[in-house]
Amino acid sequence: MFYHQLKILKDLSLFEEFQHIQNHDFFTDRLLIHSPLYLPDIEKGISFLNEALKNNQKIFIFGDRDVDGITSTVILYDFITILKPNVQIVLKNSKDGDYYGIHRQIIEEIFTTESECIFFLDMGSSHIQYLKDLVNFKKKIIILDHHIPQIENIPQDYFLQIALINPLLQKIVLEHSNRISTSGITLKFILGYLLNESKALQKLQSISYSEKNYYFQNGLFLGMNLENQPGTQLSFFDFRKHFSLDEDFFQDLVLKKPIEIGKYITALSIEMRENILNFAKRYSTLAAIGMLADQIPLVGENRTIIKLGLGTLKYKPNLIEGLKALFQEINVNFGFLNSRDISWTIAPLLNAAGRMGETEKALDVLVEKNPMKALQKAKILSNLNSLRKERTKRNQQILENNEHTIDQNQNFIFFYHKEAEPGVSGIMASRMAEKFKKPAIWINPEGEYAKGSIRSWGGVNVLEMLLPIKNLFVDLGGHAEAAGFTITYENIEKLKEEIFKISQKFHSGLNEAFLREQSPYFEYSIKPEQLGDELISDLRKLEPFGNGNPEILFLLKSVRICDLEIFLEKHIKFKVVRALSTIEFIHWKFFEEFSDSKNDLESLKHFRWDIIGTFERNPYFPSFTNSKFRFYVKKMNKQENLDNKLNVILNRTF
Ligand SMILES: [Mn+2]
Repeated sequence: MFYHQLKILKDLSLFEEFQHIQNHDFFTDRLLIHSPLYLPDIEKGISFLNEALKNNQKIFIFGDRDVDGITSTVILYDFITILKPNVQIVLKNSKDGDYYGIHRQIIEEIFTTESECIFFLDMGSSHIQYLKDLVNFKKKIIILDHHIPQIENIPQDYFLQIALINPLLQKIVLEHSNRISTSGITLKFILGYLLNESKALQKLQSISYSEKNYYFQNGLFLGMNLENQPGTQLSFFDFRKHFSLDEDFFQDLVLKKPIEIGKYITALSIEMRENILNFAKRYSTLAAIGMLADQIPLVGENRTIIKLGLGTLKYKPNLIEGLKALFQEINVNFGFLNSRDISWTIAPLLNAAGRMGETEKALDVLVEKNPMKALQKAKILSNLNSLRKERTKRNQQILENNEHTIDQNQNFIFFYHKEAEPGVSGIMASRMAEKFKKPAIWINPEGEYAKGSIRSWGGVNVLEMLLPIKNLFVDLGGHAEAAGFTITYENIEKLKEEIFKISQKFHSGLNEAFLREQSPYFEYSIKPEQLGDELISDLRKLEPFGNGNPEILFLLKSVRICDLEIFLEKHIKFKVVRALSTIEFIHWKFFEEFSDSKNDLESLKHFRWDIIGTFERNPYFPSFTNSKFRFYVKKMNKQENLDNKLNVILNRTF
């Protein structure tokens, strides 16, 4: 298989952490995704949208304010306006200060605008009871969401009008544990819609092997040896033509993993229809941005979509204008962006709008079709992001000044301050979790109520933790890793007590789960001379890195450093002897660990170092920098003092 051709991959494949690179879909650039039919209620959703378009009904799209919500909204909006340019459509995203998810004002707005077909994106699964009035007035509702559904007490007849398209309700658990972001679900909904239009979604197929018949519908595995399911007979030859597969491999996959062979059938149905494939490309970059922001597992079809999205970036014509403008605004080299660049540059920019209470500024850029206007709007968004950064800084100061109020002996970090500013609670909670290596809650005042965010650490399911005390909140929603809430001021103290109590229980087994799920990292030993273009091209084949496909950390043993420079007070840049001079080594917050060397940078040169970090192509080359490559240092250790060694030698000789 492919990985045998590359030395580094061949080495990696020997390690347990990298067994996944031997999967059949790891290196593919084909659109190997599961049939949209795996998504529950998708056919109902498609028929609701069809009906709305046919009857010229007004469509209302309401999306969440974060990156996943925004990208989903833009994908859907762009698609519907292409399908039917004169469609009446109301576009809206929540913003900071709103309640989480669906609330009364939105329902009222839907009625005032006389919308008939309503989409809720990246929200709604836990708010079905709020839809009562819409259901009574016979509105059609499509929820595309991946948050944990709460549907136990919902009357069955609600679902005559609600399509709840949430992968967590799927019966079959797929390789990504059914964790797809809403942007990915939206892309699949669109592909499902198009396949339905071309009648490919209904098509039945079967494959025969060893006297067994495997039945599929558009790649959805229906079962074996069913009766009355004739459909089209597919043979190995049908696949060989398109995928250049080898027969043993094909047979093995059919017999052992028919769900995986289903992906090839779905891919055939998409790739053979150029217009559907073009839509997949058009939206894959937006979908990838939402997926990376939500940190879903980067395996199987998730990985495929992100790879397509990053690949599409190289061919600007396929991109929507708004994205082009954003990439231009941050001045990065399109063709060389990796998943980390997306998470560090574009995602915060899109998030800033919602955090600053102006989500529409992010939508404005992304739905703008005029390139000049899109650029102006990108600038506005970028200014908003600067304001967001300043706000985060002020909150960070408040946190540092009041760190003594945090009880660090607890299993949970809890922080509330009456002067903290709103909108960036998620960032603050993440920083606390990172710093204290425990789950963390940040709360700040926001008008009538206080608002907070909670971030997990060590694999603790924070939403599950909060659900037993959900009565303490005005409003609560989220995932296993992150949740947000609204709370009255008088309940804050009570929440703190309860959290500490519950976290006692949750703490047992935490470390073990943590070690299992987030193996710290993987080191690959390399010589400085080997850092270069060839390694970059191998690494690109392994991209995207993240959840489920850990980034490779390189270990440079016993090397010397030179050209040291401090930047922005806390960080250092340097070069490594024997490595290319176009590689910039960066160590963030270096002096937190090596504080005594701040006034004597030169002394660092007198040591040999072990350096561990990531290596990548610099996306700001050549526009901003002469350094073609970057090496982000995660850790560096002093190996030996060259002066001492010199002394030893001198002493010996004389
Ligand atoms: Mn999401």
